[in-house]
Amino acid sequence: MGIREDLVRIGEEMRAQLNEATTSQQLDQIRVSVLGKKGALTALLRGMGQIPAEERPAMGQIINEKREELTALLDEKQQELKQKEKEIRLQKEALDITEPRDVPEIGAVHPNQLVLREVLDCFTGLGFDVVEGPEIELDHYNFELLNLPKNHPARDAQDTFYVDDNMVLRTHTSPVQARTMLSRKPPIRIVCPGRVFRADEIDATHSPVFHQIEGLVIDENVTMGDLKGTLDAFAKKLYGADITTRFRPSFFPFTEPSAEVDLTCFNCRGKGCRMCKGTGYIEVLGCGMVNPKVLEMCGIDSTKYSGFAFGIGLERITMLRYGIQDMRLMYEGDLRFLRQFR
Ligand code: 2U9
Repeated sequence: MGIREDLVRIGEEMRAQLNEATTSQQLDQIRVSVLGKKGALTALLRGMGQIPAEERPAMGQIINEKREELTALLDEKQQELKQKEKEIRLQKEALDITEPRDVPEIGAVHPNQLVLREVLDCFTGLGFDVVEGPEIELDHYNFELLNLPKNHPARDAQDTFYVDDNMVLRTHTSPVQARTMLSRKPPIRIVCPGRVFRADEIDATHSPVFHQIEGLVIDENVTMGDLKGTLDAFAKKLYGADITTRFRPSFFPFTEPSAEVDLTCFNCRGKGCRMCKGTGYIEVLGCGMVNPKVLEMCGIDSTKYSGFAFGIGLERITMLRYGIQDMRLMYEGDLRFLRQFR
């Protein structure tokens, strides 16, 4: 067989292989098998020694022409494959920015927080400052300054989480008011919201962690009438103009006199219903005139100044407000519960 026929055959075989090739890797293999050191065309060039010397230049030229032709073919195919591979890659990487994505679970503002905002809005509207303090508190601020001396039953380890001999998880936000009296001069008008801790049982109406909002006003000539007026304004702002307050005598070590406060039942507006057990009233908070002993311990001259204080359990009013039957629902973080308050 002559070299010319070999060249035609090599060319045809390569074309056939090129037609089948789909990747640049396959293309490289073809290039090596034809044009590489051990390739078919290179072998032909090597075999030139066997042909007569006068034919060699002509043959060499033919082979080189073939080499150029095949190289051009390979290059062309390579361009084509590169373009195709690019198209496939772009298709794979294509992003449909209009496609709906997976939506992460989104919660809602906690009902306690919703009610807290309303309560704080009400008191800031009356000129109160909002003050916060530490959750781990010195025994001295949590008990001593509030007229709960060393042997007081409220200090019992059964009611209080002790951190050590001197420190407790605060059992009320009252120490925030005590700290404020020690650091500010009257007039003082503050509300103190926050988490408090009691070694309590856990059931539908009790939790070892809950929230209080306590208020304190200290000035000259502050009376029980100011207290009643302030709480009336609070009740009307929160539940409507027809709501009033009713004071019942009570006792707290830090206030004297003390009262428990009922509001007109906002469910039946005072007529009597299941919610207020037919009384027309709902117990909502405690209050009183700050005990002069407490004023003195907190550095305030009780002959010049007087004050009132009140305490609201946040969870209780949130439950009443939204008809939540079980306090535990408020701490479980169940999205089905929370979403109802969006
Ligand atoms: C200072 C002086 C007096 C805060 C007060 C109450 C009455 C009260 C309860 C409400 C519901 C606790 O969470 S609850 O169970 N609180 O009844 N709290 S007077 O009196 C103070 C506070 C600080 C320096």
